[in-house]
Parts: sequence; structure tokens; C-alpha cells
Amino acid sequence: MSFLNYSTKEINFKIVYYGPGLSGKTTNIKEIYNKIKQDNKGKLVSLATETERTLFFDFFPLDLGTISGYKVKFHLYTVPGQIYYSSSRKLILKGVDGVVFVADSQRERFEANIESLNDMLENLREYNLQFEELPYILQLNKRDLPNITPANELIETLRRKGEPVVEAVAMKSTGVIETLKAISRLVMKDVKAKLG
Ligand SMILES: Nc1nc2c(ncn2[C@@H]2O[C@H](COP(=O)(O)OP(=O)(O)OP(=O)(O)O)[C@@H](O)[C@H]2O)c(=O)[nH]1
Ligand SMILES: [Mg+2]
Repeated sequence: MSFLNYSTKEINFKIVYYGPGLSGKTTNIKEIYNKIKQDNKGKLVSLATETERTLFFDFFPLDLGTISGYKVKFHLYTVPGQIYYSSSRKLILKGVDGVVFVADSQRERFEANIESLNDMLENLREYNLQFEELPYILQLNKRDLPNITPANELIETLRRKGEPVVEAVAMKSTGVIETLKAISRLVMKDVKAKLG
């Protein structure tokens, strides 16, 4: 859960980009990283295989200014999408405050999206995290490709609780900041109420 530090006047949020292998999770956070001013971000830690697939996670901290005198920090993580890194995916979800599900719009990845979504829901359940309460965004990525499922069909299958949906071409940065703004809006909503 979000960590409110009274002595340092900081609020820390953990945001995880989840989704099937090669859906564009790392691309999302790299694009965000490239767009943020140096002063507002920490180091991007990225551990990848030779083929650039995420091995454990990608991570960087992002400063989002202050609310009610508290410094707001987002810690952005991606999970490794490859099926055999299931235990890492679960571990990375621990204490999460918000999730972005990055779906791959390509027809041949239709089932992979569903599998990954179910895997996410199962992992959240195991941590006793209430999905209904969790700030959550569905991103439909790779909308630039020719072999894609229509957005309405993807929404019908993948949308689980009326969450905001963002269409994206992460590689070209389209929809990336919109997605980040959408998830931050949701995670900040609760905190603003608490801080008054
Ligand atoms: N055409 C197209 N390609 C994309 C888009 N977003 C990402 N890609 C490409 O898809 C491939 C995989 O992207 P990554 O961001 O590494 O995917 P990932 O979800 O982090 O993959 P794992 O770490 O293996 O789980 C790369 O070659 C990207 O350039 C997009 O919107 N359109
Ligand atoms: Mg990755």
C-alpha cells in the first residue's frame, strides 16, 4: 500500500506495468523516462536478456510534485512477461498501489492477453489485494499494426471493472503519458481525501 512518511513528508506509490510477453511494458516505461526532466527522475534500472526481454523488472522513481506539503513519488515497475518468470511477476506485485495492464492488440496475442490477465488476478488474490478497489488501467497497445483485434472486441474480453481504457502505440509514445496520467489520477484520488 502507499507509504506515507510523516517525518520526511513523502508519499510513495508503487505502480506496476503488467501484461504478456512483448506487449510493450518496457517500451512504456522507457518512453516515460525519456520524456521526464532530469530533476524529476532517478536512475532507470533495467536488467534484460540479450534479446532485450525483461529479466526481473525495469524500474525508475518519478517525482510528481507535492500535495498538501507532501512530496509525491511514483515507483514505476514492469514485470517480465515470459511465462517461466511467474514467481518474479508475483513478487513484483507485492504492495502495489496501481496496475497498468498492457495488452498486445495483435490477433495472435489474443489468448496470451487473457492468460496474463488471469495470472495477474490470481496473484493479486494471493496477496489479498482487492482488485475491485485497486487503481487500474487497461492499455491496448500496438494499435499501429495491421493484424489487430478491433478495440471494442478487446475491451469486451479484457475489461473487468469499467476501468479507463487507453489505446496506444507505445513505440511512438502515443498514449503513454495519457496512460500514466490516468493511473496517477486514480491512485491520488484516495490520498487527497486522506490528507484533506
Ligand atoms: N509495432 C509496435 N511495436 C511495439 C509497440 N510497443 C512496443 N513494441 C515493440 O514490441 C517489442 C517488445 O517490447 P517490450 O517493451 O520489450 O515488451 P515487454 O512487454 O517489456 O516484453 P517482456 O519484457 O519480454 O515481457 C519491441 O520490439 C518493441 O519495440 C507498438 O506500439 N507498436
Ligand atoms: Mg520488458
